[in-house]
Amino acid sequence: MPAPDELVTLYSDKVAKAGDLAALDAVRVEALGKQGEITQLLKTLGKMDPDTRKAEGPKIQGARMAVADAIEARKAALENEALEARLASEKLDLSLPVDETPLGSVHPVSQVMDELSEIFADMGFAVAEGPEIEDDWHNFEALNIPEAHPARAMQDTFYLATGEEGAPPVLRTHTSPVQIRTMMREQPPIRIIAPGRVYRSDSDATHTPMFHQVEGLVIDRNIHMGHLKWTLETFLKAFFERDDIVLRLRPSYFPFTEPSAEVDVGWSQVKGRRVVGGSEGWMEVLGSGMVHPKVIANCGLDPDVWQGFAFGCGIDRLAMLKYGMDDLRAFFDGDLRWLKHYGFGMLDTPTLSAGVGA
Ligand code: 2NM
Repeated sequence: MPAPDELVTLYSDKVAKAGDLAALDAVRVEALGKQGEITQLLKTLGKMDPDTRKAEGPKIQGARMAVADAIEARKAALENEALEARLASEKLDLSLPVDETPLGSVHPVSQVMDELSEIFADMGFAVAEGPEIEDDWHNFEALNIPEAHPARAMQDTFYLATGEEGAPPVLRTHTSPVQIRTMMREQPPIRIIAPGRVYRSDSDATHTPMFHQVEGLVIDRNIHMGHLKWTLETFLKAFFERDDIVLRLRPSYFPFTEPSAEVDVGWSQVKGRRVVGGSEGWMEVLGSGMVHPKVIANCGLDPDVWQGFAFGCGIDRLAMLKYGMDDLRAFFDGDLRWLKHYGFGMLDTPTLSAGVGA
């Protein structure tokens, strides 16, 4: 049997030479495992006479502890080395330039639709949607638009070819058919806005064959034009974020409302630009009126019980007035420079400084 101090020298050397954790563990087994050399030496203590044991015991225990300590120290060093190596190989160079991911933006029409939904939600209106391909009845007939009405003329409406008999389907010319469908489906009270795409065969600086409209409808008992005026005034004040919004209702005509009113809003001059608010002049922004009793009856409701008002306006035009674009056609060109300039961040989508009644 080798002496304890010889074993300490031997294993200290082996420990120092162990290049990784597996090699170190093999050394541990060789020295301190069940059959390990130092373990075997410890077992000899039992067979010694008391005096020898008293002399040899501390030496053997000392050797065991010295080797165990050396293994622990080497283990910590090897683990630290492995960690350092990993840290070095996995290091991120945060100063490297990154490929720029092009970010999209929210189109002003979407932004305005979100703003409208938010404003009217505060007044108890739901958002309603419907198909963009409509039948003649929902787009015209139910709305009291007679066969000979100019809105039906070939130059205004896009008709779809079916090869079948009867009135062909159309691309909706307004979102009013959404109101018709809602009245047919639901019992009053009804409070909805219907934003969406509409189509008319028209194209110049201020008209595109596809544009966006929002229409509103309220049906209940005892609804009158006072409710209409308050609703539009409250909406325009919230939308343009100004308190000095002045409305002027001018008598007009629509087949689906009686009486009908064109709504003008006062404008004023700011840095050479006309902005909504004040009263230096008037501009037309909305059409409106009390829903014609024939329209209410066409939807299966009793016009002696239910009355209501409706209104409509162009979303694109609202966007131009609020955000200052001057060419409608650029809205639909898909030019990234325009979208970057006029678009909105997607996290600040409805961005009104104050809600209705705030
Ligand atoms: C407008 C102007 C006036 C309108 C009427 C209806 C319906 F379906 F209830 F009869 N929806 N929208 C309406 C009324 C639309 O847009 C200029």
